[in-house]
Amino acid sequence: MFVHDRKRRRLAALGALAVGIALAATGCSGGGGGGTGGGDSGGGDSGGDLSITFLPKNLGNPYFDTSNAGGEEAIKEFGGTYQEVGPTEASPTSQVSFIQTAAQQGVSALVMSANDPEAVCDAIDEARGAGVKVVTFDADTSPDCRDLFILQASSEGVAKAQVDLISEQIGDEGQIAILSASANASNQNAWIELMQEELEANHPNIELVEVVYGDDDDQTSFDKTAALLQTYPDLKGIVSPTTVGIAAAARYLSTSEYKGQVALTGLGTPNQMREYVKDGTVTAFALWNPADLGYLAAYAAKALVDGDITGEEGDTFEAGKLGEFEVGADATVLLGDPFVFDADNIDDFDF
Ligand code: RAM
Repeated sequence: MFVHDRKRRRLAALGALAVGIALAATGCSGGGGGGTGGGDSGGGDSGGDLSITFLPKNLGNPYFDTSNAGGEEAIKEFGGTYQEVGPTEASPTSQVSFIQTAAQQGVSALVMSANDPEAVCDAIDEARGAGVKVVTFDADTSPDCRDLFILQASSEGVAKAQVDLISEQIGDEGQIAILSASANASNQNAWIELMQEELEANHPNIELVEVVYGDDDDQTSFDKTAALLQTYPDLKGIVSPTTVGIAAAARYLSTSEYKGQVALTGLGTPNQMREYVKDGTVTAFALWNPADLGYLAAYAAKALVDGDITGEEGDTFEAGKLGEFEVGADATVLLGDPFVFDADNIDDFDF
């Protein structure tokens, strides 16, 4: 029943972004500020001593700068301590030491986007054993390893939005390739699987020739784009379900002979993609509001720490300006729907 309300709220929130989000400086505040709350990190009312650490897939990715700024905004609202730590590389085990440190510091909660659904689970087990609530957002671990997952948009919706976009852009036929993030990322892998199903079911004339991985690294993604175009001279389009990948691919295409010839879509941030929409490299792409995602994850972490929710299906909690949310199956909370950006609306957004 409040699903529709939430949809409306989400679009309103996306619109509100037009006013502009102040992007937090990505300062990696390794220790210092965060390590409070040792004594009562085992749960119960946080009593104003709530410390929440955000751990992105990697630092230096504008998507996570925005999502984590949303988390920081929420934490300021409810009066806790925010810190962000993270690896420079989005590799399967690069987050382990940060999880261990958060556990040693006795933070109240850890909010993370996982590079690998399994490789971080031992460290998360230890952190949870030490009383840290663990919320995944954006990219999940296996469900039994964390307390709660905040899902940005239904995976089916994200996959279909991208298939619809590429099929429109190439006239529903011809070869396409996917430029993904890291090979173990659970979010990209779920979308790719569903995109393949959607292509097979409804787009028989589109041939997916290859999935390549840019590891959410700008240069690697740029090089993989060049290699794809060389390997497949008949390539009609590229789908990049990662903000790092699509921006790097757009940069490559924009100065190449393929500009306007090979379509590019996927998931991007408006600020990274604006120039490529304006110069005709890209027609349209999708995303959700990463700031809302981080904001919701922070409120969910607080609700867990305060004992307001346990992650049980049907649990509800308040998430500040976003309103009330309900925990669904597999201890998952859904933010909303994906949103398509194009030349007509891109200037309404600033993130
Ligand atoms: C990149 C990351 C992130 C993903 C977005 C779309 O920033 O891979 O996990 O959700 O793209």
